[in-house]
Amino acid sequence: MIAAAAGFQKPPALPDMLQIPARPELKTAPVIRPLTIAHTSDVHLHDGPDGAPVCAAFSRVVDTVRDRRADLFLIAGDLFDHNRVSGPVIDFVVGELARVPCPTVIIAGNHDVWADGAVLRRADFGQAGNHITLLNQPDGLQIEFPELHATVWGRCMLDHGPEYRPMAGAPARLRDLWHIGMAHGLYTDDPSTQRSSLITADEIGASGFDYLALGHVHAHRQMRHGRTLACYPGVPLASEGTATNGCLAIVDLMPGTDAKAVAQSLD
Ligand SMILES: [Mn+2]
Repeated sequence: MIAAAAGFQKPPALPDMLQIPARPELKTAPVIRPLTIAHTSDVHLHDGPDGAPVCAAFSRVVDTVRDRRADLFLIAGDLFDHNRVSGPVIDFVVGELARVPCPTVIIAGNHDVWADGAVLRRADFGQAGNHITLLNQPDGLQIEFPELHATVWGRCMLDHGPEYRPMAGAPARLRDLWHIGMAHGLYTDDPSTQRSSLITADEIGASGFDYLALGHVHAHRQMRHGRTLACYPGVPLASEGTATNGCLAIVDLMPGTDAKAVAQSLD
C-alpha cells in the first residue's frame, strides 16, 4: 500500500464490473542489487625462487576476478607467508592489485599478523589505487560500499592464540545492505577446544552475515549456519602431490535467496 501524496485526488470509483482485480500482495523484498564476490585466502606469497609459482597463482586469481567481472574481491588473510617478505614481492602484489577493477578488502592472517614492521604495514596499497581497503582495526571495522549496497566487516589479527576470536564484536546488519564478514581462523563444531583463533557454528549463525569469507584452512569448504553461508575458498596454488588444482570461491548474492558459492578452478 502506497500512501497518496498530499493533494492527490482519488479518481471516482469504477462500476464494480470494471474493477480490476487486486494484484497479489507484492513481497516487500529489500532493494538490494545482486552481487558477485571473488574470495581468496592463504595465498602465502613469499620471496625466493620457490615463491615464483605462488606469485603466478596470485596472478591467475586476479585474472579470474577480472574475467568473472566480480563486484567485490575479498582476501581473507595470509596473503603473505611471513612478515619478513621483501620489497620486490610487495611491489608485485601492489602491481597485481592495481589490475583489479573492483573494490578489494584485505584482512591479516596468522602468517601476516598486524605486528610492528609487518608486511601489511610496509605495503603501500594506495599505490595500487583507492579501491583497496585494509581492515586494520583490532576490534573490527565495518566499511560501507554504497555502490555495492554492501558492508564488509572484519577484525585485524594481532596474535594468533586461543584468546583471539575472529568473530568477536561482529556488528548487526546496517540498514538493508548486504551484510558481509571476513574472518581468519579455525572453524570448529567443538567450542571447548583450546585451538587458536576459533570460529564456532554458533558465532556464524548469530552473525546474520549473508556471506562470511573465511581463511586459514587450505581446502575449499562451505558451512551454512542460520542464514549465513561461511566458506573457505581453497588455496590458489595446490600443494605438491595433490590432484586438485588451485581455486578460489565465486559467490553470488541474489535478493530473496541464500548465498551460493562455487570453487572456481585456477588451472
Ligand atoms: Mn592462516
